[in-house]
Amino acid sequence: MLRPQDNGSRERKSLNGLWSFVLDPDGRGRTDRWFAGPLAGARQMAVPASYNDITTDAGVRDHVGVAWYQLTTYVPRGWGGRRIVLNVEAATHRATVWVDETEVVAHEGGYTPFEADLTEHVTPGERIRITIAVDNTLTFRTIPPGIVEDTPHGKKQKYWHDFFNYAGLHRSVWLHATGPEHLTDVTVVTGLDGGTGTVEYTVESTGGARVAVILRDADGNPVAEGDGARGTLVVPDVHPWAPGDGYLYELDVQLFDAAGTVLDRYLQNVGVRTVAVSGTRFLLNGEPFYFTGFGMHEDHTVLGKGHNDALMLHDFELLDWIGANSFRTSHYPYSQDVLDYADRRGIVVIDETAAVGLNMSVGGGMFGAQGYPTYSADTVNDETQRVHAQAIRELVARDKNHPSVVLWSIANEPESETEAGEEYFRPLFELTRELDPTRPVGFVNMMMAYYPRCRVSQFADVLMLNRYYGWYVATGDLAAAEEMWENELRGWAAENKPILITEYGADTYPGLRSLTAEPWSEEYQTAYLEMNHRLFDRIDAVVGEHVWNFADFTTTSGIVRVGGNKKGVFTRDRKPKAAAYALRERWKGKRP
Ligand code: BDP
Repeated sequence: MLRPQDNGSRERKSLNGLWSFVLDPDGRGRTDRWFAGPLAGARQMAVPASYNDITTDAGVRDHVGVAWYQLTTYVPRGWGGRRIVLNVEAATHRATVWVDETEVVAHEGGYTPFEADLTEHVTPGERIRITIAVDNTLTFRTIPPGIVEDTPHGKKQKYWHDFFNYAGLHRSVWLHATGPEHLTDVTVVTGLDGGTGTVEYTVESTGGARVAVILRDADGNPVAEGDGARGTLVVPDVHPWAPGDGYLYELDVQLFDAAGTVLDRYLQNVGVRTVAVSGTRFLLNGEPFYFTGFGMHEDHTVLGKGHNDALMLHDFELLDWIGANSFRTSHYPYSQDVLDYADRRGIVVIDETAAVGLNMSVGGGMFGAQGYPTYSADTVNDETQRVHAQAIRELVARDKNHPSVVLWSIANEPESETEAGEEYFRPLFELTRELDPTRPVGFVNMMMAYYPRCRVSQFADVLMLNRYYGWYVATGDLAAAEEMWENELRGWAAENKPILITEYGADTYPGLRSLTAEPWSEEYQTAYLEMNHRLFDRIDAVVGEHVWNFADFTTTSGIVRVGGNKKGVFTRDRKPKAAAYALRERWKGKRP
């Protein structure tokens, strides 16, 4: 699937704005055919946004089940004879779409795009009614998993991950048009040999029309050309894509008919770079790379997980200010706008699926649901694994061309110390490598699968560890924490793989100060990070540090969370805590 684009051969029309919106707590809408007319009793809802925090109504915030969105719009008059497509960049977590009274598509998975061909159902120049039923329910057959408990006070959604289950149309919705004969996919794989770059391209299209490509540099000058649906372009004196230098070429892909008329066109950004793992080194363009940065969240006041360009730009400015060269899309695929911008800024990305919370023993039910085995016929099972595999397929298909993406993370903190975990993950690693042989693959290990208990890391190219010595373990005792952590880390270091510390952090209440570095104070967060850094600097196999978290974020409520998770180095509204200055000094050499 190619992302909608405006390029002279393709047009797109944004459907963002105010939609009609109504909750369906009893799940009656489908049977009662709510799509067949205007939604009764609707209020307005902004797209893109999570619906949860827009209103003042707890019923909206804590809704469990289906919510209906509806928009009446016009198909542009000039689109006669065109193929007309509806593209939804994200509907969390599952959606069914109708155009007027016809069901056109259904999709599972809250963070990857899907589309429906509307050509047969619409008339250019005429009005259409688009209705999208979005279901936020998490079950043992969804990624991420959850359970809905029927209580005397209504349905309650429980899950094993530590962020609020925001839902809705989180990203853009488009109508777009192409010719009937069109390009359907473009894949690029880049290489470097000294000063020469290569761009191996594969183009898919309907029919057998001729494909030609031109590669242009950032000034628009052609540097290589190719004829045919696949080939390798050679770029002498290449300007590689590198961390901090997001240099992008543009691959202009064109589809021609026999008379040489352009039928379709797609412009694909290309960053020429290589990724490899060698022993304990993570290599970008053949050079050892050390990751500095964060696990992040798409999480903002009012918007929830809704994408916003201004807030995105500000987050990247803060990454730059603090000296972060990278981040992980914890714990789901982020907006395509974020990845496009990371390409352009030269920020390195670890791209994660939404497979979080496949671990029913987390904190003895810290996140609100306990008493289940993780892997069993009734809990995470073969069907869950099938949904997980599909999530990996959609992630790789969407993000394979981003130079910023250097590593796939196929899960966060699953149960990985058991045989069942090993069996569950083995085929998923195989699948990911088959889908993309060019990038390393890993998953994020949690402290219950401490060294040498983990049975899944054997499949990973990179060891990604989340550890909280000095927070959840040895709370407040940094000397003991450092000793325990060092013992464990030295074990992992013997595995001869690069180690990335994907999470380490301490909850910190902004403004709470303490002379003796007490947990929750700003001083403790700084001292905790310093202890970790001293240790990382002693272990050669550590190739990166991602603090948990970039910013405070919303979670489900509970006795271990005070207005959400407070491990942010920035507050939720992006104000620095004291630790931000300490990190800036370490990562950028800048003194406060
Ligand atoms: C880890 C999770 C992360 C949590 C974090 C925490 O990967 O999502 O927010 O711990 O407890 O277990 O702060």
